[in-house]
Amino acid sequence: MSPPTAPPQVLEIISALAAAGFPEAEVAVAAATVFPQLAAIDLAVCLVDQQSYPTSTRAELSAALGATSHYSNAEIESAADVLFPPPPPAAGDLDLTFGTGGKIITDFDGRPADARDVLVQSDGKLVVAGYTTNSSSTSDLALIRYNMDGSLDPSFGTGGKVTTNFNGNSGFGYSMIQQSDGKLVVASSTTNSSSTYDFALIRYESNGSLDPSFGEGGKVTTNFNGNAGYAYSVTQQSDGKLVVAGYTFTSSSGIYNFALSRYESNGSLDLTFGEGGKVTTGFNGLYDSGCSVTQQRDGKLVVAGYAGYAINSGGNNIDFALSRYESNGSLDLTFGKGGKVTTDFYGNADYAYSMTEQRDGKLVVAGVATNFSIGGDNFALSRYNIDGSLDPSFGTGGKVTTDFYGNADCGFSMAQQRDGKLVVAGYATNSSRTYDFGLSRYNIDGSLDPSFGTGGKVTTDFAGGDDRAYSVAIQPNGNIILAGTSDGKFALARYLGV
Ligand SMILES: [Ca+2]
Ligand SMILES: [Ca+2]
Ligand SMILES: [Ca+2]
Repeated sequence: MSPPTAPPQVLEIISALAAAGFPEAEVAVAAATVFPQLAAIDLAVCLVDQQSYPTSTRAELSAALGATSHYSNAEIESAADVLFPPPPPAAGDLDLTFGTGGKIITDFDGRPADARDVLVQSDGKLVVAGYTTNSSSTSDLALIRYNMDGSLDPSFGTGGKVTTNFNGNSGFGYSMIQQSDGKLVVASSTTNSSSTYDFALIRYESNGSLDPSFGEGGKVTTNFNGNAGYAYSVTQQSDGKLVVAGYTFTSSSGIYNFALSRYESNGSLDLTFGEGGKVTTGFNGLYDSGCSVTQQRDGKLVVAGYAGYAINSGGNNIDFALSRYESNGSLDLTFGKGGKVTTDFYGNADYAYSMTEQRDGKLVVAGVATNFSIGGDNFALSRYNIDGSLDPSFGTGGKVTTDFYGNADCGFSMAQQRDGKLVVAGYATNSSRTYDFGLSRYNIDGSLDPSFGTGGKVTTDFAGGDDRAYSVAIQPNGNIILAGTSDGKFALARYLGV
């Protein structure tokens, strides 16, 4: 709408006071006192119209009008909107329709909690999985479901929250999928009677109750021949089977290896996969862990994670690592060397935590790479051709790294937008040396997307403390959800995607 014409008497008062050098707020108070019936927008027009006395910004105008006490905040805002329209929403802005200013914090009765994964259900609701400390000081798996506007969904668990105890042992929620039938599956690990870890899977009905048709009362645990097994990722195959990936640790040798297990839909191990439903893969090193598993469109399974230094090398050159498998669990010999690929960035420790398959079949992996020259720990991505070779059309020789403020940054999760752009979420260390949510967006060639945030990057602080995003999901409307942990509570933020 066009601004109203300023009443001439008000213009005269403002001109006289402005010429006499009175501060802007006092000019506004005088005008509003003499003409109390004057609408906020009229006074705003008068102030802005006086070239001898330019109110040049939205903030100055709001301050001047606010000083009069004649106008409500809503009136001041609407006047400011007319004269100084707010910038149009831009990609990377917090979505102000979500929670409070785009952010949500949820706790579990004040007990420490960590959120590790978020998904958008087929009905648009958001589910976050993680874990929380219980009254026995062990960890329970923890889930929260939110409505699309970020309010807690009372139809899930108790007031939107579910916690699951593992028969008195600690359990953790790291990765979650929604099955095609709507049920939720969470991959986890739980301590066993030998005080090591077993893979654990838990399935929930859509209302948050444990699914009795899965394993024992909704729970499945898998022991890796007496060795510790720690699960980080779960996916559902196109045939409905569930695949879990993580690592095994053999205490006698001190060796960590990639580990996978596959399950029938009732939770029993799929005996057609590997040995008795289980597969382990080593990379000639001590310290290998699978962190993300996905099924390619061609049915093959790929695991991304990291592979560590050689035995007795004493080094720290950990690399991104991928392994690909045929559907029976044997290594796919058409991929890399004997089914395995490793990628080094700067000769230091590099950890891959997330992976996505592009529509063209290329694999993109994201995590963190340490560069002692520039920026310390930085977001890192690499892209691979179908045979596992690095894709030179992505970044520099197939690799991309992103620093935020010159400090430690870590990318934990990646998602691909419908337009093919990639978003990576994690944390960025700010100038106060605390963590904020960090989010970056990349064009298809790996360059930062300048239309997103500031030069392709966004950071979000919650309450001045440490905030880490562990998971990113994209809503059907393109908006971007980050979930993680803020000072021991579940934290979510939503950003405009377009
Ligand atoms: Ca390395
Ligand atoms: Ca950095
Ligand atoms: Ca922070």
